[in-house]
Amino acid sequence: MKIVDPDAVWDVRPWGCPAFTVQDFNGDGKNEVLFVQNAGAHANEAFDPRFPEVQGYKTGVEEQELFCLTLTDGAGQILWQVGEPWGLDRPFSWNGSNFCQVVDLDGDGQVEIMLIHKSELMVYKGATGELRSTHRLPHSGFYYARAVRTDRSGRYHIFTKSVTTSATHGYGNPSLLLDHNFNVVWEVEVDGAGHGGNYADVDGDGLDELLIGFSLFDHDGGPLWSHPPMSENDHLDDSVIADIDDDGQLEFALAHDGHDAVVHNSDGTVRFTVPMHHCQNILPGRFFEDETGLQLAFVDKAMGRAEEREAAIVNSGGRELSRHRTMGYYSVIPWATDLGRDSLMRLEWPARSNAEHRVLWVDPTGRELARLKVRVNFHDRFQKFGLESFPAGGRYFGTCHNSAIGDLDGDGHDEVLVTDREKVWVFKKP
Ligand SMILES: [Ca+2]
Ligand SMILES: [Ca+2]
Ligand SMILES: [Ca+2]
Ligand SMILES: [Ca+2]
Repeated sequence: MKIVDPDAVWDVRPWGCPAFTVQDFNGDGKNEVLFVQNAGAHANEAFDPRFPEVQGYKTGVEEQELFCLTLTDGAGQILWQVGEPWGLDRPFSWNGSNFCQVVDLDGDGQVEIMLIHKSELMVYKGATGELRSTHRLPHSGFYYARAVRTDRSGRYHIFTKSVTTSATHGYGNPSLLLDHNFNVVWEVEVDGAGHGGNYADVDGDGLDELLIGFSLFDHDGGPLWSHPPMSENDHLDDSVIADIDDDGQLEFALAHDGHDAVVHNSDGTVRFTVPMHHCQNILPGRFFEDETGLQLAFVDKAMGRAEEREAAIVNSGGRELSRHRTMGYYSVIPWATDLGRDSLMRLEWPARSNAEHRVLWVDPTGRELARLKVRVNFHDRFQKFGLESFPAGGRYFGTCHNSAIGDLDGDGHDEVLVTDREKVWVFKKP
């Protein structure tokens, strides 16, 4: 297998973190990289040791106070920084995804960064890092926030939901719609609410419908369709709303915790199911050029028994095109193979920290095309900080790689960025 050397290596101490994204933040036509350093979805009172009445995993107090945003240019040079980076020797505890949205929220032609930290919904100016506004949400546990079109004013509403446990509500509840002035318009709780939400204009009237758990709501909050969780602990782990068969109607692919994944038609009827163990990610792509429409990659949780960690790629009709074992998380990358225009990047999370943590470029059949040269394992970090006693095998403390994908140098081709929180390795397509 081909070994790929990085095109660049950045030192991102002490502000490096697993949550980072590549976009154009200042409107100059070139992409920058935003690093969001906090405890992620665990920055809320349910995980705060100063609230012992809420049972469960607790971070340190330091994690609850941590908040630092850093914007770099495409070469890793800092353009602006807000807050104080992590100052302790030990790694900070973090969990999360969907950590921000970059959107022109106020319609001034420049993008803002919208994110939630400790019940505060905050809006920063992308170009400068200036804090534009902050809004206290009515409960803790919120982490997902997206700008949606739910009226004809031309302005955005905000769809926000809890993604985890909170002091006041069950897992993944509640969800809120906020108006242009960040006032609560409606609040809903659903069974199986799970992690991130999703939204799309499903009926073509120009306004967004909202997916919460396995339930779809109209732009005004009216229920459209709903499916019950398949078991008591089942919840939505991931979703894709896309027109997979190019017929102009959107389909819904929903990942159920511990069950088969289900793809629904736009009216909520079941289109097909995909046998899975614990699907946590659904990735749309054009992996096979001889297929019409989009294919969907369903990927099991990157931890647990090897025989329960599979990736399956199906076509728009549900026919399985590939199924293979995987030891990690996948991202779609627009690096063409001889099969199609998109392929997959696999970050391996082996069960043991001293096993090799490979980062592999693979084709849609799981064939390993190249290995990216990054940190080999996390054994030293695991040993030094005694992480064996923590949940998820010390993953909250960074004993794994994380990645982002985007065009850093403006040549029209995406690079993959891999971080271990201390360095960022940048790779071009080999
Ligand atoms: Ca830019
Ligand atoms: Ca703006
Ligand atoms: Ca609509
Ligand atoms: Ca369709």
